[in-house]
Amino acid sequence: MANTKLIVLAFSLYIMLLPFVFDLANAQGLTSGFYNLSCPSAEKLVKTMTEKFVAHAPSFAPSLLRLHFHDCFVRGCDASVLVNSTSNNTAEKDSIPNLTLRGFQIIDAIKSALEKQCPGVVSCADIVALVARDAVTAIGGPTWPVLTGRRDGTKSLATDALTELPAPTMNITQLKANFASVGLSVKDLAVLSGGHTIGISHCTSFAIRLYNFTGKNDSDPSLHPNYVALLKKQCPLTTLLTSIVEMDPGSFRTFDTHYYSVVGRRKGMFTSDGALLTDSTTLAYVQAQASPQSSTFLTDFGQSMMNMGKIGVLTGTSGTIRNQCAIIN
Ligand code: HEM
Ligand SMILES: *[C@@H]1O[C@H](CO)[C@@H](O)[C@H](O)[C@H]1NC(C)=O
Ligand SMILES: *[C@@H]1O[C@H](CO)[C@@H](O)[C@H](O)[C@H]1NC(C)=O
Ligand SMILES: *[C@@H]1O[C@H](CO)[C@@H](O)[C@H](O)[C@H]1NC(C)=O
Ligand SMILES: *[C@@H]1O[C@H](CO)[C@@H](O)[C@H](O)[C@H]1NC(C)=O
Ligand SMILES: *[C@@H]1O[C@H](CO)[C@@H](O)[C@H](O)[C@H]1NC(C)=O
Ligand SMILES: *[C@@H]1O[C@H](CO)[C@@H](O)[C@H](O)[C@H]1NC(C)=O
Ligand SMILES: CC(=O)N[C@H]1CO[C@H](CO)[C@@H](O)[C@@H]1O
Repeated sequence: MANTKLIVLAFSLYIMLLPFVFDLANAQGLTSGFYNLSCPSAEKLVKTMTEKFVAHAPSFAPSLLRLHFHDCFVRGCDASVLVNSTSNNTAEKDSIPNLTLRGFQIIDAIKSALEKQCPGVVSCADIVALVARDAVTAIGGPTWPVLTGRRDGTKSLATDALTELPAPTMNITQLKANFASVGLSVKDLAVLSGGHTIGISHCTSFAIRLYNFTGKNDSDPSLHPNYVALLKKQCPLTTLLTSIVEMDPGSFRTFDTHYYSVVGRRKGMFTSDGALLTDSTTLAYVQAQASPQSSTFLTDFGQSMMNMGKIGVLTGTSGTIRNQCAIIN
């Protein structure tokens, strides 16, 4: 009896640790300039096309950054986020957190240009990683080296997105556990949350904080009352489902440290943003970004993006190179 329990326990541990062991083995496979010989113009082409798209429609820059985040947190950075559902599979794209992802057509256009130059060589997962960096740089944000050599996954399941992505309602304990589960640190959590220095949110993503927070027609007491009032004005109940608001109000197009001063004043949009004030490490990070002298955000962001870009990557002979990012070969 005891033996059976032990075996069950050992087996569960094995299953739990398996993805982790797998990640560590594969993360080593990324290199700088993976396409130097096989597709020398790849990185330049991605950069030029991204710059063109972003110049034409700057609001896509945040969306392209977020696409890489959603890709990496679900099954690793394997482009599973780009796959279309089929008659027998509901893909990540069609799960609740996806609803607001944008920019797929930009990735698809870049992939098809690359296929013309070097058929079957450049992975969709690398394109997503390069585009996220190039889009941030194109709007005046920082730059960082993107290692390449990722390969594309062969699975995309809507249910994975629900269980693996952090939710905006999460508290600090849940966020730290979520980041730890993909090998990211508490510092990475504080730094990458700064991605919310650009972009927009749908009111539905935080409406719970404004209305009926505890079911008593109340709002979240941890949110600054002035900000509650402003957000209620921007998110009236009559148009709750369709309204959108700027994140990092007043600075949502600029990649800067403004997010941290907003969060420091209890005006973080999501519970997850405000949660950074409830842990000593993340609080210290938020406070340090408030002054230009002690701010390290712009360089930290590149380092944490490199950490994120290694999550669960497939390299070598694992995975495939898709012909079209939306379709598993
Ligand atoms: C810490 C956990 C995180 C949570 C809970 C979270 C949650 C969200 C939510 C709910 C939205 C709004 C979606 C909408 O309603 O339209 C959003 C937007 C966004 N997130 Fe996050 N996020 C997190 C981390 C990140 C990270 C790590 C990045 C990138 C480094 C990121 C980048 C963005 C960007 C750029 C947008 C704006 C998208 C746009 O304008 O299209 N987020 N996030
Ligand atoms: C590709 O070229 C760059 C620049 O010369 C170099 O730093 C990098 O190591 C090269 N990578 C490979 C895999 O050849
Ligand atoms: C799912 O459908 C595709 C065609 O859309 C087919 O090629 C594939 O074999 C099917 N997979 C399963 C598991 O039924
Ligand atoms: C965070 O949320 C979980 C699940 O609701 C709860 O068990 C835990 O006590 C919360 N932790 C904090 C620090 O609020
Ligand atoms: C708040 O909750 C109460 C009780 O569940 C419900 O009757 C009311 O319609 C809710 N108000 C809003 C604005 O959702
Ligand atoms: C709920 O609060 C709003 C103001 O935010 C008020 O207009 C409304 O009458 C309140 N409803 C109830 C049932 O208390
Ligand atoms: C994937 O789905 C999108 C949205 O439904 C569609 O526009 C696109 O053409 C599809 N891609 C492929 C390769 O079928
Ligand atoms: C961008 C995208 O693919 N959005 C899809 C998210 O999922 C819903 C269904 O839950 C689809 O209707 C959207 O098209």
